[in-house]
Formats: sequence, C-alpha cells, structure tokens
Amino acid sequence: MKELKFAPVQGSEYAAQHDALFYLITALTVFFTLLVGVMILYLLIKYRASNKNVDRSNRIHHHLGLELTWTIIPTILGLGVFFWGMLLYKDSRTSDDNASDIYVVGKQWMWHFQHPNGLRENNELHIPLGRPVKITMISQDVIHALYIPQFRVQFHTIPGRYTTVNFTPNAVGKFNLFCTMHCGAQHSEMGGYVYVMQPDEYDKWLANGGNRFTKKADTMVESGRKLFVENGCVNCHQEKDTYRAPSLKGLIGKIRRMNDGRVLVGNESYIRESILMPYNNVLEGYENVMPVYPFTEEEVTQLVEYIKSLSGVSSEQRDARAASAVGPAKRRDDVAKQNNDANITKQVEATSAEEIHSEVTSEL
Ligand code: HEC
Ligand SMILES: [Cu+2]
Repeated sequence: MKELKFAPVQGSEYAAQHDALFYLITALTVFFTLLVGVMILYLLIKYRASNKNVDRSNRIHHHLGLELTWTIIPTILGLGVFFWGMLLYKDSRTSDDNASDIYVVGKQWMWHFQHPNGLRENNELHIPLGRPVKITMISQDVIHALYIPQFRVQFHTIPGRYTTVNFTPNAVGKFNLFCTMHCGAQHSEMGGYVYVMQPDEYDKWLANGGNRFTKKADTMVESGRKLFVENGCVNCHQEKDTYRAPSLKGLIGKIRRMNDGRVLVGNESYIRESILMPYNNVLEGYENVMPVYPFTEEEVTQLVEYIKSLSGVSSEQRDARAASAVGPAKRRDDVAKQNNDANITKQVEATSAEEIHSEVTSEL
C-alpha cells in the first residue's frame, strides 16, 4: 500500500501546501457528494409510493433556517478554498529578489533553457537546492505548457508574451519535465528532466560549462551585445537620445509615450515588442523608421538582457550584486574561487552598463 502513490514526491517549497489544498477540495467534494447522495437515497426509499406507513401531512414548503445554512456554510467553504488558492497562485507568480533567472523557450518539440551566464540546455534543466528560481518563458510557435509535477509547477508558454513562474526546489534528485498543452504531432515527446543539485555542486557545474561545453559560453548580456552590434542597432541607438533614435539606457521601468498618445511602461515585454514589431509602438517624437528584424525568440531574450544591463538590472548584474552582498567569510571563499576562475569574475565586471555602452559606441 505504501508503494501506491497518490501524488508525486513534494520537490518544491510550496508543494506540500498545494497538496493540502488539493486534498481539502477532494475531501469537501467527497463529503458533500455522499451527504446529498445518501439523503436522496434515504428519502427515496422512505417516501416510496408503496410505503403507506409514513406521515405525508404537514409538508414543509419553506424553511428559512435550513436555506440559510446550506447557503452560508458552502459560501464560506468556497471562499476559503478560493483565497487559499489565490495566495498560492500569487506565491508562484511573485519572484524573490535574489532568485536565479532561467529563460525558457518552448518550440515544437523541445524545451530550450538558458542560464544568465549563457549556459544552454535542451530538455534538461539543472538548478540548485534551496535557491529560489524564477523562470521566464515564451513560445516560438504554438502554445505549450511547462509542467514539473514534483514541484507542482505548471504554466503556459505563449507565443508573443513572457510568462513567469517561481519556486524553490527543496529536494535533490531527478524530476520530470513535460509539456502539458497538446502542441502537435510530437507533443508527447516534448519533455525531459530537471536535476536539482547541491548548491556547491551546482556552482561547479555551472562554472565548468555544464554537461556539454568545455569552453565557457557567452553570457546572455554578451550574446545580446553581439547581436546589438552585428545588426546595426548601435548605428541608431546611442549613449544619448539622438534625432535618429532614443537611447536605450535606463529604459527598464521608464514611462514611454507613443505617437498615438498611448502610455506604456518599459519592461521586458515592451522591449521585445519594440524589437520584433517596432511599428506597433512608435515613440513620441520619432518616426516609424526602425527596421524589422527576423530574430528568434532566443535571440530576443538575449537582446532584452543586454538592454536591461544598460539600466544596470540584468539578471547577471543582480546575481553579482547578491554575491557581493553576502558575509565576509563567504566572500573570502568567493575570492579564492575567483582566482581559480578569473574568467567569470572578469566577465561579470565587464558587464557594467557604462563599460559595455562605451565599448559599443566606440566600436562605431
Ligand atoms: C534606423 C534606426 C534604428 C535601428 C537600426 C534600430 N532602431 Fe530601435 N528604434 C529606432 C527608433 C526611431 C525608435 C523609436 C520609434 C519606435 O519606437 O519605433 C526605436 C525604438 C526602439 C526601442 C524602444 C525604445 C524606447 O525608448 O521606448 C527598442 C527597445 C529598440 N528600438 C531596440 C532596437 C534594437 C534591439 C535594434 C537592433 C536589433 C534596433 N532598435 C535598431 C530606430 C532604430
Ligand atoms: Cu508543447
């Protein structure tokens, strides 16, 4: 009986709560189904036409107390379930400030992951135990849904829009990864595994380029910067606003006024749309002259990270700040590690917004 599993192991911090809510809803459903069913059966048999021994006078047509009871109690129970569910949903949609960012692109029929340091994985995701993870995802073709049953994590990946989900893995091991939105002929093969590792093992893994890379991959900011230069964005977008184009510095969180009077906020989705469909949102004071580029979603995520780095808020910069904010003992370890792997620290240093931007403009 112990082997008969009702639910997969609880691999994330909030899995237990999701399960508790699920069991509560199941219990309420079973209880009320039985209650109503048993009463129907009882009354059916008791008042059957052939039973002459029951009192059929004084029929009750209205009973206020009874009606209030069966309205108020289920309402309270229903709202309780709703609020509990709402809090859990909010939890999974709100990210921790020091969460590790993972970018996901779903496409027919595979999952493509990228870590901020540039490491890529296909149909496999490695994450550290006990550290919050923020997943930002998008689809390159049709709607998919990322599902990690052991974490009780499931969310849609939608073409044209970033969605996010947050969780903290709390068990080491190998977990399933599925697509749960029927997305075409090979939908059932669109899956893989999530590996939760001990944090120190994970850091080593990450620093050594993961499973298949010997050379350290470009960080997302670096890849984005390359795209920015190679595609000539830098010809129009410079350090300061010019008559040709606005500067992209500090764009994150800034209020943007459009030519047609709309007011938008400079966030990831806005940047993405500005790159893929520049004609949709033409900034006040500028012409619709920005060319349309046929970037893949993966390239766009890298450009987004690069443009974020110009405001000093790329995932990489946040990671670096979080790392330097830990206590002195930890920092000494870090320094030792950095000496071993001077490579990484250099890259983190070299990605301060100022440096890159001046580098980019000097490459003109
Ligand atoms: C020919 C000049 C030109 C080139 C090349 C160009 N842009 Fe633009 N871009 C503009 C102009 C003009 C605007 C403002 C009007 C608009 O929103 O379309 C703009 C707006 C933007 C915005 C929104 C800025 C804001 O402040 O709201 C982003 C983001 C952006 N471009 C990114 C890029 C990227 C990335 C590239 C390269 C792949 C690129 N642009 C190439 C001219 C250009
Ligand atoms: Cu799919």
